[in-house]
Parts: sequence; structure tokens; C-alpha cells
Amino acid sequence: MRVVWRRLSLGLVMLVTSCGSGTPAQPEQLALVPYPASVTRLEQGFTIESGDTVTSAEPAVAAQLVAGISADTGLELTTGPTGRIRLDLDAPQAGAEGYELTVGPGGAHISAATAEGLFRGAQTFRQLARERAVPGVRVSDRPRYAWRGAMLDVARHFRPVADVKRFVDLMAAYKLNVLHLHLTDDQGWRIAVPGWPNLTTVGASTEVGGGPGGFYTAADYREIVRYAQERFVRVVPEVDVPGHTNAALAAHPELTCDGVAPEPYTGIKVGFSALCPGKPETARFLNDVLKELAALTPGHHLHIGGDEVEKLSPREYAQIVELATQAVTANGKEVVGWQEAGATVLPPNSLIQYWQTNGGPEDVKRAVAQGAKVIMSPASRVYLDMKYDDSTRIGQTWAGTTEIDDAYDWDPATLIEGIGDDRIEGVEMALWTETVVTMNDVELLAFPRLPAIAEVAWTPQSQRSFDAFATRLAPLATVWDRWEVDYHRSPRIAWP
Ligand code: TNX
Repeated sequence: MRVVWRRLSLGLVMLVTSCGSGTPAQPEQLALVPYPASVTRLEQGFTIESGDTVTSAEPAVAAQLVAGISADTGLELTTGPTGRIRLDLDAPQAGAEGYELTVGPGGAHISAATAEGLFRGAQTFRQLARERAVPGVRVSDRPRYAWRGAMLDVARHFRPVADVKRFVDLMAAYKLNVLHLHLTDDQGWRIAVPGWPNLTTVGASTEVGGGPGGFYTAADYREIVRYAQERFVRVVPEVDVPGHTNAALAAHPELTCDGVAPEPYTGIKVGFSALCPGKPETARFLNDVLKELAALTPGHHLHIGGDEVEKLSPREYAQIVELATQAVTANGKEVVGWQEAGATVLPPNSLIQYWQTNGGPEDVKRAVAQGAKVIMSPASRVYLDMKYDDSTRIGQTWAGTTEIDDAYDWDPATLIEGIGDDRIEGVEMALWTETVVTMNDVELLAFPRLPAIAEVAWTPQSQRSFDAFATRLAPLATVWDRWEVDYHRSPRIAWP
């Protein structure tokens, strides 16, 4: 039996099955990733040309569409009042991020309720315009999940602001909307905090393998936030406590129980460090750090970590996590924590991030029983630091190897029994950087899994199949070459 995509005369795209040895399956889906909720092919489109004009009620979105098309095709478009590519805020029913896109012989029209919706629609149009001949189409689209994230670990290996911006560009092209910055870990502290000067002079000066490290000043961090905001990506900063804190302890030994600074750490073990429970300095530290992050971050969420603590009793662990979550609430923000934090008392509206099967479902269920919603980050699917196969030149394998179909072919709603879409806030991939030294390394691990997971988070489950995705993914390699993005040439994709 073969699965074929057929277009009915109604204009609806429907999945039908055919048996036997008829004509081979036609790839009738347009090469869009993530695939929209609804796509109807129309007879005639138009050919985009240099000098074409984008007209929009949201000039910033128009300017970015012009820049995006230029990056993809080399065409030079302009913005102005009478273009044949029009973006209008005239679809109040489209929701926060939804949009309608129509392409006909006279040009293209994107309708949305918000600037964000126009921006998402503009990414779809960019992909349609890749070959200049834009096909006739009517798209009606909105995301499955509100939270479509990527975590970047800038603690194990630091990434300068310019690299983070490039990562944001790559995320935004696939309609991701949350950049989770893992700012602190045993090997480095990456954000300046007033009153705790050694966090940057000492804590930031290390990274895995002994490199120079680095950190973001408040101005650097604000620049990342601004750049991301312009692309409708919100930044969620993580300060990982009470474990993963060797860099902070080495910088400020008053945070240890015996007052002695541990050696700086540049290896890749986890679980060995912890803040000192019960010490007033611990509470002062958490308050100061989270107050600063709250002041720097316009988004609603602060991530307090909470993972992999081996050095504290459950009671000590809960005591410190609860100091952190109370500091988040006191500064007007909402909590995100790794699954382990589900064992503590969580404030209202918290988010719990599932990452591994070992104990994870129980911790997540404890959090959900307290009203939390879930971010799905199963390590065996979405940990971008896992190798694709044994030959991948960097990466880890503790959660297995993760080829493109492993990253793509799962349903968040069937991962944990009893946790369906009504309790799931979204999906987030994680790029831990123990083995990731350069931006090329980042790209190699992220592509093509980042677009695959973006589709898991955006596209209705009923519209997804790996075979159709593989066909749509292959031609994107041409664009990645233009962007000079390194990617894994997975043997499961028929690349051009
Ligand atoms: C687990 S996932 C970690 C990280 C490591 C990662 C490496 C999680 C919450 N903790 O500390 O970097 O594995 O794959």
C-alpha cells in the first residue's frame, strides 16, 4: 500500500491511500517547513522580481521580508505604498500568530490579526518565493503550540552576541518563538549581576576544555533581547540552581557551606555542585540574580533550572528551589523549571520542562497536579547535542543517536500518559554544548533537526508524515548553502 497526497476539486488537500503498482507517488505538497495547517493550490501564481515592492501596515515586518527574500534569492525588493506583495492587519480571526496567505497572478496578500502573525506568514511566503516563480496558493495557518523553543547552552561553551543573533535568524525562519538561554553552569557564568562582581571576573573566565569563556553585559543581553523581539522570538533566560553552580561557587565562596572556593571546572560531568542550603547568602544571591534577570527580560518567564542535583537531600533541594521560585514571583515573572522541580511547591502558572524518561513522567505529573503546563523536551528526540549516528564528528550519545526521523516522528500528546495537548504548552529542542566549540558545530547539530522539530511544534499531527516531510526538506538544502549553514547530510533524505 502506498500513501499519496491528492488534491480534490474542492481545493482541499486530502490523504488517500492507493494499492497496487499504479503511478508513483507525486510529491504534491509544496516544499514548506513547518507545513501549514491548511494549503489549497490555486491555478496561477506570479514571478517575483527585483524592484517588487512590499506594502505593509507593519513596516518592520515588511523590511524583514525584503531582507529575507534578498538573503534567499539575491533579489532586491523595496518597501512602499503600492506593492504587489501586501501585508495587512485585516484578519482578526487569525489569532495571535495565525495568518492567511493568498498568492495569485496579481501578487501576494498576507492577512493577520497581529504583527507577529504577519511575520509568521512572511516566513511562509519567503519559502514559496525561493525559486522566484511563486505558485498560486491559499494558506490558512496557525500553530499547534504556543511555545516553540530552542535552548542554547552558552555556559559550557560561550557564544558571542553575533552568533546568538544568527541562531535567532535560523529559528525565526522556521517559526520558532522562544530562545531559552542556558546562561550558567558548572563551567561558566555568562551574565553580569550587580553586587556579585566575581561572577564575571572569575565565573565567566572558564569553559569546557579550558577556553577563555566570556559573558554578556546588561547591554549585550538587551541587544540579544531586542534582536530576538524584532523577529518575534522571546528570550527566556535560565540560571540553573541549586546544582550546576560550580562557576558561581568558585567565584563567590561565601555561597559554599565551608566558605572554601572549589577549583574552576572545565570537564563535562554533572551533579557534583550545589548552593549551600540554609545560608542567608544563598537567598540573597537568588534574589539579586533573579531580580536582575527580571529587569532585563521583557518576557513573562524566568527559568530556574533545578536539574541533576546529587549533593542535596530532597528537603534541602526543595528549600532552595522554592527560594528561587519565590524570587521569580516577587519580581513579577512566572517560573520555568526542569522536570525535577515538579517535586517542589510551584507557584501558579509554572511551566515544567520534561527531558528524560527516568523519573520524568512522575515529576511532570506532580507539577501538572499543581496546575503547571508542560514543555516537551524528550532527550531521545530533541536533544540536538546527540549524535545523528556513530560517525557524527561531535556530540554525545547518552540518550542514543538521533537521526532526522527520530527527531521528527513523534507526537508530544502521546509521550506521557494522561498529559494531552490541553496540558502541553509546547515543544523545545535543546543544544547542550559540551562538545560544541564553533558556530559551525552549532549549525551541524541543529540542521536539519531544528526544522524537523519546528514542524513537530507548529503543524497539526494529522498533517504530518515523515515521508512527506523528507520530500519537503530536501530542497531546503539549497537555501542552507546560500546562508552558509552547515548541515548533516542525513542518508534518510534525498538531498539535491
Ligand atoms: C543533561 S538535560 C543535562 C545537561 C547536559 C546534557 C547533555 C538537563 C536538564 N541536564 O546538564 O548538558 O544532559 O546532553
